[in-house]
Amino acid sequence: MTNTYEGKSKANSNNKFVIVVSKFNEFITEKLLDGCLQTLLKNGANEKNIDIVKVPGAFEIPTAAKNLLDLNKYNAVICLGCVIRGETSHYDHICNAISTEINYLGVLSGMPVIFGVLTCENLEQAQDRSGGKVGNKGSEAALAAIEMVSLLQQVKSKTLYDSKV
Ligand code: INI
Repeated sequence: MTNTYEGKSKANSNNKFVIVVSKFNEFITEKLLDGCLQTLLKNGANEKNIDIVKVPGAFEIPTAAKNLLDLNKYNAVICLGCVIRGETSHYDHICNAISTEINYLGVLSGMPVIFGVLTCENLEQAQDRSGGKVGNKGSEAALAAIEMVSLLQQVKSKTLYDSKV
């Protein structure tokens, strides 16, 4: 018989979340932060167990996330930001660097490090994804964090080990 493991969509109130949010394009990232916070709270997280860390731009997110992971205090790190293409290749450098680094942080730490950074061609795309017609990427990031925390708790638990021996 197979065993299937899937994270729950409700957080335990003792789960600890930290949101790293960049201030560049703040009129967008504040909406991502709001969507993320509301979704965490609506789904069982306790306000006292949510920290928010603000960094200047998206490029600074991975460094802050690394330091927060090293504290061994959080069940998940949620990264929020907004990069919008300009006239130069700056956009590509930022997007390539942070997507790779955020991915590595999660893989190497074994912790949920959630990628809630908008990478958009223009302002309209960013507005659409920060509470507009395509939803709110911050809210989606919160749901992914909750589900991964729950999944990893199951996967790491004795119950899983016992069921396989
Ligand atoms: N930072 C962003 O978060 N979004 C952007 O669109 C952006 N653009 O376009 O330049 C941006 N630049 C700043 C960057 O993230 C760093 O803060 C800066 O390079 C200092 O390291």
